Amino acid sequence: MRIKFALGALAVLMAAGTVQAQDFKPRIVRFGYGLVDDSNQGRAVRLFAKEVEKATGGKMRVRAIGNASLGSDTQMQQALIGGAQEMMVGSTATLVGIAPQMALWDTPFLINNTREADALLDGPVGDKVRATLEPKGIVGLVYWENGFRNLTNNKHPVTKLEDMNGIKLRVMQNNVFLDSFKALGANAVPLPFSELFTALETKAVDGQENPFNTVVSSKFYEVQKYLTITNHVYSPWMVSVSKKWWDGLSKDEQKVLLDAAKTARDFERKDTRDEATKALADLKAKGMQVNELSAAEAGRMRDKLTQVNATVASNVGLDLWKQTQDELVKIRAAK
Ligand code: KDG
Repeated sequence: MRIKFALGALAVLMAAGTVQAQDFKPRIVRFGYGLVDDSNQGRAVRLFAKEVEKATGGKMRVRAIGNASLGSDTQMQQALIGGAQEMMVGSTATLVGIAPQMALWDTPFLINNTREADALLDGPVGDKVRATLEPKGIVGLVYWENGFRNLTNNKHPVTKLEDMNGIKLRVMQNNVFLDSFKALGANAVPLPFSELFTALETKAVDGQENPFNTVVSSKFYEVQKYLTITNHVYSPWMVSVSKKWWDGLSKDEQKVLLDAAKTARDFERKDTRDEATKALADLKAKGMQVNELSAAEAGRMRDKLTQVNATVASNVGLDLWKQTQDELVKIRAAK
């Protein structure tokens, strides 16, 4: 009864213009990401923000905060777990320390194309891996696309396996990437993304590996001469929410965030793929010397990396590994 009276009184006050609607403080959502604002990652976060504000009539306001201004992927993950930050998007590879099954997505040559990627990530295997985050304090909403990773360096073109020897290669802070590039003969150096450009510029490292989109948006072409097309792994991003904050939201608010993340996912995947088709020509025009690894050399690379696959299988669990292989057979048969 008292609530009804209070609401009635509030309606009268608002009608009288005494209490303005905008006096209600909107929920602010700090959404951090590591790439520059003018990147596929930044454009998708801003679309997400628009979708949330539209769906809530401004009651939820998303602040898109790029350039790793809120910290590296691993620092933002800890901020989500502690409840000091509401949302982020970042590499699944940097989540392995929190949820070991995320290493599945680091498996070299696991996924052959974007059709397989979407079907696997948005299907039962992707859901199962995503769900392993929640007990650790992070709610994984959806996967966005980082893309197929390729190699850049400043020493020489990589046309055969032996050319990897001695290249000081920055990798993400993740054991599968470390093991993979050590197996290929490189001197693998784990670094946060936020330190990568400077490490390349100061020649602290000779090379790195990322999708074409990132080589363009982060201007790595300014400090890298050679680009070798390897497509050695398909890299997803995870859109994550602090569970501490998520649990305090209504079911309607949670649905708004999930729906907006899915809308932004579908936009981001198309935006990333469109940008990637243009990026290669763009990088050649900017002076990068581009070569594609031959099928034979890519085969030699795969053979070298089979041991890494065995390690991933035991780390993520043989049941999940087998389910993934079975799911890929189904996806490939359903052409
Ligand atoms: O915050 C940067 C992350 O989004 C990361 O995925 C970028 O692929 C990346 C890398 O190489 O660190």
